[in-house]
Amino acid sequence: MELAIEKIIEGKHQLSDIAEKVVNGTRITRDDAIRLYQSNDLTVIGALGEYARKKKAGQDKEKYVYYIHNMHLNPTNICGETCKFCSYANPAEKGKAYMWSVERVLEEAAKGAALGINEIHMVGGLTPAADLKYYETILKEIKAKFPHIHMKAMTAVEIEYLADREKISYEDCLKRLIAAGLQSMPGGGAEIFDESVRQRMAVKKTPAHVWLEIHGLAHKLGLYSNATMLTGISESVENKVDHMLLLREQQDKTGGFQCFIPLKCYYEGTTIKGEVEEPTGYDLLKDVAVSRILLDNFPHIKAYWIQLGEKIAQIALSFGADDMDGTIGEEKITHAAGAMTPLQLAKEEMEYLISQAGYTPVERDTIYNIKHVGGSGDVQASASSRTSELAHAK
Ligand code: V47
Ligand code: SF4
Repeated sequence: MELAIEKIIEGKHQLSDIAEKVVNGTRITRDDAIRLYQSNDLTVIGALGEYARKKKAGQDKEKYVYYIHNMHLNPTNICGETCKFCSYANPAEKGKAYMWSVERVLEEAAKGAALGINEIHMVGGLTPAADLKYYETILKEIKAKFPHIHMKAMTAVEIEYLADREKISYEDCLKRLIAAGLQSMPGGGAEIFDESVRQRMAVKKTPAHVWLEIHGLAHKLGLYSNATMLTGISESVENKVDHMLLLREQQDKTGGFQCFIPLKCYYEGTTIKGEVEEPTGYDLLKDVAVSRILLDNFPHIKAYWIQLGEKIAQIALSFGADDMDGTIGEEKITHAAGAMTPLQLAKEEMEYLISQAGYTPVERDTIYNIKHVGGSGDVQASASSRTSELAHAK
């Protein structure tokens, strides 16, 4: 989006004052963020997001869009919680609930390793059989066999659950997992921090202050982590802005968030299908742009292609996103709820999507060390035949 921000300021647009703040690096306020959401001038909002992204990246990296060659591992879909938006956990269909043995988890990890992945993103349901020992063993075994694979695992929700069951502090729980091989934490489980939304969605786990405390502790122990926000679960614009403000405040204190990921709810198999308003394409793009502008202390904003779809994810890159997440291997959580996106993308497809949108694909590791800049050659030819790295059929 090549709309010059100076023109927005000079033109006395309704958002000129916010544009001025973005240019000057002045923090926007709660009211500013709400005004951005209330405006329907998507072109201007996108241009502000794009400007903020470029400014954060610096001139030499302003076209960089990151992705990672990774896989998702979900050791169990059995969960003691019953969040109304989740159809991944506790499936109604008999025989679909599973709890993998440590050996099975290792087999899956080995398939990813054979394909050259450099990150495993591991999260699972909350169930007594998946206890602290189970996760310690998995982390130790994977790190022993594949030391080069970065273990991004355990949401704050799982840390809370495991610590409470073991009757140890969150800090001690994190220390034990770090000793076993935990290297960073994904951003799941934040949902919408507002308590009334959580109550409507029957989210009993990990209230905002605990979620933030656990991430703060992880940062102090030297881990990087991410943060998410799940939209389409009856939240208001104010709820979204307040969610991001709590994250901005936490980041000011502990500084370890790498990336913010706006998520979008899928409803298949949930009890809220038809009862909540589904975010529009406009809403999704505003989430990207507003988060980029409001979260001025977050280095990266993700366009999670699994949920946005590849096409909106491409557009999101010119609204402030600078990361397309990963190749993934086999996504379960959103696909259980009806997502029609592929389960995975090959590296070449990822690079193709980024290049086609006018950006430079950059393969990264989990903590944003650059592995390789630029497409790998014949990306269009490779992308036209969808490759299937891992067998989907289980
Ligand atoms: O916390 C649950 C959400 C999250 C549904 O850190 C749903 O790099 C859509 O956190 N429709 C897990 N979403 C995913 C997640 C994530 C994904 C990619 C990258 C990273 C990262 C983190 O999925 C859960 C919950 O908010 N979720 N049910 C649903 N029906
Ligand atoms: Fe369990 Fe997480 Fe699903 Fe809630 S969202 S039911 S905590 S797996």
